[in-house]
Amino acid sequence: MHSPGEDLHEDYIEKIKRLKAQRNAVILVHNYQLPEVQDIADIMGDSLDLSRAAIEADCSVVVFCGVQFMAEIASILNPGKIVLLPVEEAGCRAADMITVERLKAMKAQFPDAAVVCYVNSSAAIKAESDICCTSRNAIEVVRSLKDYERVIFIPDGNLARWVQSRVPDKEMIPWEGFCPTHVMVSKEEILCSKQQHQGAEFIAHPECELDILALADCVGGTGEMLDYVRNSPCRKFIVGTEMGLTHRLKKENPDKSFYSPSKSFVCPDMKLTTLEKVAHALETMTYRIEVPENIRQRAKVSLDRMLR
Ligand code: CIZ
Repeated sequence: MHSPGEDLHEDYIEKIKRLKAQRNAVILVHNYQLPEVQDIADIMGDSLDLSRAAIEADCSVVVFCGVQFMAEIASILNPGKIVLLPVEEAGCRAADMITVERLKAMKAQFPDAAVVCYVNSSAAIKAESDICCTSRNAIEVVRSLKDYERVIFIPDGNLARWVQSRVPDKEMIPWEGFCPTHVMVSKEEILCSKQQHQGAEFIAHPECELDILALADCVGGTGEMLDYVRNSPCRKFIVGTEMGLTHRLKKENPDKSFYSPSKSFVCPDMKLTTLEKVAHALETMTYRIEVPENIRQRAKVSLDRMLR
């Protein structure tokens, strides 16, 4: 017998299926979303996978279960499609740590530097940057800047320092933004978790601090973590990123075990999207994400460079 909560889920799932067909919609879901939202995805992934999927999807409407900057990317790359974000206020605290004015001031201070912006940034910030990157391709993107010795890296300072440790021939100038979820975990928590789960491999996201990354067997974005776990002979993993990823890891690797080292690995914005909100988005065609054309075109240049 189903619990009342499960029955409600079933009702929303039926409604979403019906509305999705009516609207010719595709549901894209980020790896950090709630388990029940992941389970209704047409396509799951990190922001790079989902940006590509949004371009390739044969649909009129993209429902983006993620946060604002991700839906903006889908809209920038797909001006002909309607992009809906089920929760209007689902933002990114790291992205909010930089403004266009402050970036312009930094560019004036370092006029010879290239500007690399992490995807966790607004469309207006992308428009002011030379090239965009994700946590998966940040090292590759910085290495590709053959004509530059200095790189202003925004907004995540931890990711900038991780890239610097891998690309020592460039001078990275980090913006001191951070993801409040990834900086909460302490070295003690990781060591304690390693002690508790002897033999487990530790996979960590580069938004964590460098002393945490130094303890990891694999450092990468969620896409890399999924690849690493799939290919590793190890059967136990300590997961150093937002807890939502564990649902997908378990589903794809039922014979392996996953442990979160910290209760703090929860992004409050990623958890705002529920099945009810997805059904509401499809029913009311809200909230539509559109980027002003002058910003869209410039932001697209920095995204296209990354995708190339
Ligand atoms: O690239 C992304 O989507 C982010 C922000 C995190 C990750 O590693 O999936």
